[in-house]
Amino acid sequence: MNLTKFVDKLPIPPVIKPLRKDSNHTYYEATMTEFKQSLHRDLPETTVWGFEGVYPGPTFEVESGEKVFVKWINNLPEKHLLPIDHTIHGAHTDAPDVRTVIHLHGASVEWESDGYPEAWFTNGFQQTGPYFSKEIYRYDNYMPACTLWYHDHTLGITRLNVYAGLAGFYLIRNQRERELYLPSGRFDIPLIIQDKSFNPDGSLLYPRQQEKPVPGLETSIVPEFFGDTILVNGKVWPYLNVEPRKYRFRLLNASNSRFYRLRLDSGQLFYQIATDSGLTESPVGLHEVILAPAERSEVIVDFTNLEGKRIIMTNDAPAPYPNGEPVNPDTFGQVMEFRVVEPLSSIDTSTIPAFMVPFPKRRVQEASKVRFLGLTRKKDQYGREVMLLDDKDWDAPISENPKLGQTEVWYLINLTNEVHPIHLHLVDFQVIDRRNFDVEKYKQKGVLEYTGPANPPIPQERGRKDTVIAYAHQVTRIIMKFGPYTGLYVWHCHILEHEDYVMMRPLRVIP
Ligand SMILES: [Cu+2]
Repeated sequence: MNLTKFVDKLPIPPVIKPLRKDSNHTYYEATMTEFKQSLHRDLPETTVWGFEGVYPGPTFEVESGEKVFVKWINNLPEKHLLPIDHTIHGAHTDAPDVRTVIHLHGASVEWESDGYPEAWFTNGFQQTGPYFSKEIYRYDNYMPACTLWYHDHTLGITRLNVYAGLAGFYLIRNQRERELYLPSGRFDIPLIIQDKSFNPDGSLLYPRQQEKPVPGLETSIVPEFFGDTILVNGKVWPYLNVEPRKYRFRLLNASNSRFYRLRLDSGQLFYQIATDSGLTESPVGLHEVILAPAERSEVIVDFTNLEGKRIIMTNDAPAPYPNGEPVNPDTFGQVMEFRVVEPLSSIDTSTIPAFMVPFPKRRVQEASKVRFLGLTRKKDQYGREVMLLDDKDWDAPISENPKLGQTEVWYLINLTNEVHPIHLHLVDFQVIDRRNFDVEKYKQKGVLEYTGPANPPIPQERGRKDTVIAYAHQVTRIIMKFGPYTGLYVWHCHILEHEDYVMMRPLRVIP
C-alpha cells in the first residue's frame, strides 16, 4: 500500500476525565469498544478497538502518590477483529474469543490490579479468567514522574488486542518535575509509535499464517509481525506544526515486534531526560535513540532558530533487529515530520536542566540472590518455533519467587539467534552490563564462559528501566529490588508474538 507521507496532522490523544475526584481518591471508567477511525487521508476508515471511543486510548494524567481507581470496561463485540490461533496457550477454543485485561506497563501496583494474563474478562464481566479478582483496579502511583502506558495483556491474544488498538498513555507528574521547568503544557507531547498493515478497504491486516503456511492449521501465530506503515498517535506518517522553541517528546514504541532507531534528519542532537521509569540524573545528548517494543525515552528537541525548516524523524532499525532487512529509506525510514511553521507564541523559558533527580546506583554486592535465566527455543508439534524463558512453559511451576525487599541480579542468557526485549512487572531495574559468551559450551555443559569484555549499558539506558534489550548470544545482567507489594506478577519478552507463544513466566514476590 502506497500512502502519501506527512498529509495528516499528528493527533494528540485527549486527556481522560475522572468521574469522581476528591482529596482521597480519583475514580475513572475507561470503556473498550469497536469503532471506525480514519488512520490516513487516503485510506477508508479502519475498524479498530480503543478506549472511550479513541485509538490510541485517552491519556491519564495523575500526580505521584495520587490514589487512582480505574474500572476497565469491556464493551467489545463477541467476534474478534483479527485471526485467533486456537492452538496456543490460553487461546484454546474453550476460552471466549474476545477477552481483555489491562496492564499498566511500568507501574508498581498490587498484584490484583496488575492485569495478570489469566485475570481476563469479557463484555459486561460475563465471563472471567481463573485469576480474575476485581472489577476496579487500584493504582497507588508510588513512582516519581514518568511515562507509563496501559495496554491489553490477555494470555494468548495480547498481540491481537494491542494491534487492534488497546493501548494508551498514563503519565505521572510530580513537584520535582515542575521545579525543573521542562517544556510543558502543549509543548509536552506523547508519541506512540506503531506499525500496521492495511487491506485496500482500510481494514487492519494481520497475517493468518506464517510465511510458509503451517500444515494442518488454518490459522497460525507468526514468529514476528512487521507492518508496512508507521503510525504515530494513530495516524500513518503524520506531521506536526511546531514553534521555534523546545519541546518535550515522550517516545513510546508500542509496536508488536518492530524496533526503531530514531534520528532527526537535520542531524541535530536531542536531549534524553527520562528512561522507561522516569527522569535521569542528567540529560544526555543523543544523535539516535533505539527503542525496542515497550521501551520509552523522553527527549527534548530544540527547534529554536529553525523557522521554516522541515525536520523528519527517521528510523534505520532493520527488521528483525538488528540483523534483518535494512529499512527502505522511503518507507520505514521515515516516522513523522516536524514543520517549524508556527510563530513563537511566548518566550521559551523552559530549560534543559543540568541536574534532575538523584540516581542511586545499585551495587551487585547488595544482591542476596542471583538467577541464571536462559532465553531458549524449541519446536512444537507443528514444527513451529517456540520461544521460551528458562526453557519453561507458562504453566510450569513458579520458579522466580523473590522475597519482598530482596535485591537480585538476573543473568538473561540469550541462547537464541533473536533479540528479546525483556520486561519485568512490579519493579524497575538497572542494566549492569552485557557480555558475549560461549553459547555451545553453555548449551552442552551449562558452564557460563565469557568470550568478551563486559560492556556497560549505552548512555540512553543509564537510568531506571523496566524493559531491557537482551541481544542474541549475550548475557545481559540487570539488578532490582522486589517490592513494595507481594503477589503474583509476570516477566516476559515484549515482542508480542513471542510473549503470546510462549515467552512469559509468572513471577511471585513472597513475604
Ligand atoms: Cu522475544
